Amino acid sequence: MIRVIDSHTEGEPTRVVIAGGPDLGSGPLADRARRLNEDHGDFCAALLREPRGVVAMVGALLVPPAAPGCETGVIYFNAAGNLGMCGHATIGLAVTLAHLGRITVGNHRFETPVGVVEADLVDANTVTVVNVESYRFRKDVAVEVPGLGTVTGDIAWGGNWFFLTGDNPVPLTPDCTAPLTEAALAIRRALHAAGMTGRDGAPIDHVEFNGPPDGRDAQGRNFVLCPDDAYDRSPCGTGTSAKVACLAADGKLAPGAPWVQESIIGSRYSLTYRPGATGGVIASITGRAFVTAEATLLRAPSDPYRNGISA
Ligand code: PYC
Repeated sequence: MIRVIDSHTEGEPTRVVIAGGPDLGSGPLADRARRLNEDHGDFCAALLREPRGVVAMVGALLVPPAAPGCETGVIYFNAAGNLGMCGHATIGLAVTLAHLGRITVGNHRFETPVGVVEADLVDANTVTVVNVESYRFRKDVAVEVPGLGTVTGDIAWGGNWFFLTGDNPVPLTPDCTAPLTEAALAIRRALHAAGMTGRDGAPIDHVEFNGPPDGRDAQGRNFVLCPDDAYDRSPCGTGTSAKVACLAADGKLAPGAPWVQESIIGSRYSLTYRPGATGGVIASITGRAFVTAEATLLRAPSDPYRNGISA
């Protein structure tokens, strides 16, 4: 029996496992995350794939922290494997822990496999996440994409690896999610084929189209394709951190200046940043999450889809 609390953050779903998850032992969180990925793929797929889940969903497995002063350790995963960090799921996690009465309004630290992040619970639904240091790795990288031609963008880290481009094949509107998904998949394939990576050969698994906002009080709008091939309904916390790192590197956004990012469905995050210790930025991301379900998931041994539908 697996007990979960579901929420959505600006439209993007999160499933927090509060009981019945695998025992990953002890040690550094990155090692435990690797164990989750290598040894418990069926568990992750059962949680996030149909018929129990939906591929856009991100799972959050709570584990004892290794770093001092943390409320919990957390390993984020999607239907394609682990995520380093996840902005929307961190907002969802804080709101979920508040819903369970485990935290109250104020500042909390969560340990992720890529570092400790802070979650400031402002009220029952509003959270400001202080992310790990984000930075631009490569500027103006050109890649030849079958069907699209030359696409130019930046490679940046925001807790996950992103290719960010303004070469949008169609407008960033909700009716264009299908062609945007196709184009982002083609770009990701082309990056991989050309051997373009993040630092230390890390695969670039998120593709982010950026364009002008719809609303007058926002500064940008995006469409982010995640490693599970689903698009982020929220403005993507790690993706917007990567965007802010690029803006800061170009001198287009000053420390402390506000940046309001719209998602493809029009939901929003508000961000600011301060300079990081190693030349990047520490982004603070504010958004809202709402609990949508408290559930017990059942996986009968005779159920042919106990591990989800993988096709
Ligand atoms: O909010 O950082 C994020 C995120 C990553 C993948 C889905 N959401």
